Amino acid sequence: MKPRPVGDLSSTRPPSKTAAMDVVATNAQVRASVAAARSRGLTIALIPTMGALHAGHISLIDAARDAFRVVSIYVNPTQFGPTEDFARYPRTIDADCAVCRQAGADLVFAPADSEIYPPGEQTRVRPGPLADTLCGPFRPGHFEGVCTVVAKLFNIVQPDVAYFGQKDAQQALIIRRMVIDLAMPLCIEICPIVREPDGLAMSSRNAFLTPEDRARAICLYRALWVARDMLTAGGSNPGRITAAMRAVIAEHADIKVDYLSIVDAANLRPMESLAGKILIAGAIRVGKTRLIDNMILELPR
Ligand code: PAJ
Repeated sequence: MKPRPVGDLSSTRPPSKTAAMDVVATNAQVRASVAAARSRGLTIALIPTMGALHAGHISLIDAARDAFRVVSIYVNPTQFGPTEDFARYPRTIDADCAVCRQAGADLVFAPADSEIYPPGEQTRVRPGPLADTLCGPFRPGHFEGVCTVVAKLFNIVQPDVAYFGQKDAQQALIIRRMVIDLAMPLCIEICPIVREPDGLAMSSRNAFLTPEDRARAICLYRALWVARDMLTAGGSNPGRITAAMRAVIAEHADIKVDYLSIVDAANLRPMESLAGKILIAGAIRVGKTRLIDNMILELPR
């Protein structure tokens, strides 16, 4: 028998995840699968998505690589306003399951509506003032829908950690706040924005863009850079900086600005003096498609 090398840690090696990926649709199935993984000593990670998966979503699955990875795929009706794109939101479940399998996910949870919103349901999770700024006024009820579905997913899956993207900066902050405020027993990880080669933030909604709109959509990222350059060069007047951002978007007469803002990255409030962690954020409408993007900048105090 080979001698055990000094320092061999094989007895403390983490449990391995060898089983093939399952796709389940009921809360009971998720609970059973997660309970089995937990009894094998695995950490449980949840990656909530609405599907139409792209490299941004995959980066979240990658970030959770050491855990038992549950990807939820559910186009949540309550976070869409009556005039928004719920009906036409891309639904590509077969391709999404293939992406999850390829990315090494352990379980896909693609629930039926009745699992998430049982007959007679009426309870909502209402966020506080973090939801009243940036996207809030343009999407009334949106963050209430997000908090409600995410809280339900947390209760169904009971993860130790959940992964969100910085792409939806306001959503990530609101969820972090909800977890603290409602004493939910899990950690929230926020992962960097994944971009196309030209800088456009990846989004399931990019699929709606015509080739012409796709070419013009990059102006939002350019506007963020204009702000970033002004701030790093010592610019200290938020109004002047957002005006310069607007001028970039205004080169395209038919693109509508919802907002272009410079706010405190911790609480999304306007800043008296531009110092510390700053969020530069914007939302535009290109044709019928609404796009958001942001950058975080750390300025000397
Ligand atoms: P969805 O838009 O599918 O996004 C799922 C997760 O992927 C979110 O945390 C989002 O921030 C992240 N993500 C999207 N694009 C990204 C990119 N380019 N780079 C990095 N991360 C990216 O956000 C939602 O779904 C829903 O609101 C949800 C939280 C699932 C609740 O319904």
